[in-house]
This record gives sequence, structure tokens and C-alpha cells, in this order.
Amino acid sequence: MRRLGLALLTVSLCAGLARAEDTTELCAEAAARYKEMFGREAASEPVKTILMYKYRFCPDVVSAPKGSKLRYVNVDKRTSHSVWLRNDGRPESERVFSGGVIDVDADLDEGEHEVLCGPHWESDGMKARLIITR
Ligand SMILES: [Cu+2]
Repeated sequence: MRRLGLALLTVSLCAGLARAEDTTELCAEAAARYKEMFGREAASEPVKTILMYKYRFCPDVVSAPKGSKLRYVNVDKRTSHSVWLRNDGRPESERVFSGGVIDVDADLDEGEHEVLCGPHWESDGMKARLIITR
């Protein structure tokens, strides 16, 4: 009985790990694309810069002080993306293609917000979390 319990625990832990997607490699690729396209590192931009690449946001969890500015940049080759704070009642941004930039005001309530890509959140799970701090 104890062995069965342990087996079940192992199975559920593995399932949990499988759900928590590792975007490290994909996001490293996105960062390299940004550098190639803009000639500098996204991480060294004065505005917090989030990349949109292969149906993912990089990074997919961002925290930002209330009222700050965020910049979302499409570093894909052919796919258009958008930024949609749907649960906050905001309209979807325009859908931008390669090199396109979407500026977002983080004038949101403190706490966690869901960021969606309009064309891909349902079909590909292109979503991110934005944590607004004081
Ligand atoms: Cu998208």
C-alpha cells in the first residue's frame, strides 16, 4: 500500500513538472534574435522589454512597479502577436509583425494580471503573468 502511494506521488510529481514549461532555451533564442535585429541586448534596454517569440512571451512572468512602462517586441520572423490584458478590460493591442513594438502602461492594480496574445492564447497557450508591485 505504501509503495502504491509512493508510485502515485511520483506520477503526480512528474505530471506537475511536465506542466511547468521550460522556456529557457526558447527565450535565449529570442534574446539572440533581438540582439541581431536591434543591435543591443533586450535586457539592457531602459524600458523593461518582453519578447514575443514562437508563441511565447519571454520572460513569461514579469514584475513591474505600478505605473511603469513595458515594451513588448515581436522577434518572430513571420508570425504576428499582440498584447491583451483581457481580464483588466483593456482592448487588444494592434497585432504587430517582426520587429513590431507594443508599449504598455502598467497602470494596473497591484497584484497578478494575465497577459494574452490575441491570436494565440487559445490555440497555443501564449500567455504571461504580469505582477504589479507598489
Ligand atoms: Cu502570439
